[in-house]
Amino acid sequence: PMARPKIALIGSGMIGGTLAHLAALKELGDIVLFDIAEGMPEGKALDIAQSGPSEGFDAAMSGTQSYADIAGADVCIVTAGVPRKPGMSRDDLLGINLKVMKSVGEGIRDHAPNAFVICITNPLDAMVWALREFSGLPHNMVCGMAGVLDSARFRHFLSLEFNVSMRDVTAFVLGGHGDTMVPLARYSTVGGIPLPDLVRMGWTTQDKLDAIIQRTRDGGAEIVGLLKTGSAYYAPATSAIEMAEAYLRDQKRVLPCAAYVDGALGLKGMYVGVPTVIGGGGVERIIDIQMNKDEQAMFDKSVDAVKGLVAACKAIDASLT
Ligand code: A3D
Repeated sequence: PMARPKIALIGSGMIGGTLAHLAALKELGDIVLFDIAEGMPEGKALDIAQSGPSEGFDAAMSGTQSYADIAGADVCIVTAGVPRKPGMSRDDLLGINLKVMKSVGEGIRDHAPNAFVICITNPLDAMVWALREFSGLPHNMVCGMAGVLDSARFRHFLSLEFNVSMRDVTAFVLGGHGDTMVPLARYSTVGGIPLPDLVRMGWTTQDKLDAIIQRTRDGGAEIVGLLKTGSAYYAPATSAIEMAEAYLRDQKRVLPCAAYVDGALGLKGMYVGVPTVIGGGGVERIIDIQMNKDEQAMFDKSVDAVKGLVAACKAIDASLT
């Protein structure tokens, strides 16, 4: 008989639980919720399974503290670790989450080496790099979710400014998932019209656009400040599910993600946010765009910030090459 795809969620907290719910609603496959917390993933699995009769989905759902139960997973989505509290930057999470990536990476290496792995744990670009190192999986099968979310935030704010549907707004965000991320106005459009043209057409002003770009950069912190007990989880989960679906259904989606770039965009072997094509081969392609001088300067700054975090990881864990 044909088996359903198997989706392992490593970390079953706020994002992990939302991932499980969305994956079930979309019938992406059978779902295993993993967490070190005892009972919690089992409880969420039961709760979501019991929404099945009303929603009418078929998906097996289980919770576990044992990596053996992720065996053969087609997709692993990693949220294990700790999130931000108000006043913290993503980078403050590095030390504690690096240790978590070690155990998660080894668990995936030993039990799900053929999976497509999507990391969400922050600081994103450094953690996806570390997860790849610890798991030893091929680079094209390990990536990080950030660009889909950052561009969704940009699209949301732009749709409010222009009073048009979010569906007709495209946005382009490059670089690391941090304060240095690079929303590119020139490649962001409303119905195909680039933002600089819309400024010239009087739809908005450069000042307002600059404020929207800054709000996008601070989009995560805005929500942390409001929630006070943790960080965003609905949109982050949706964004990762979009990437998982692109892989499982071989959609060849053009999505920004933290991918391993070796050659394109002038980069030599590092993880950072770039436009990619995601399909059945994992990250199948890095889109090698041409930046202008200002864009390149912003991108370089972001790349340097990511390199600094990776160097910090190496300083903490000597086993990292
Ligand atoms: P939270 O609800 O705390 O869930 C994290 C879960 O990880 C908890 O249930 C922990 O028990 C579990 N955990 C801790 N250590 C381990 C371990 N060693 N093995 C397995 N599980 C473990 O957090 P969350 O779901 O809100 O956020 C998860 C992560 O995503 C955080 O690092 C956030 O900073 C990050 N995040 C990233 C984005 C991006 O766009 C990249 C957005 C929002 C949050």
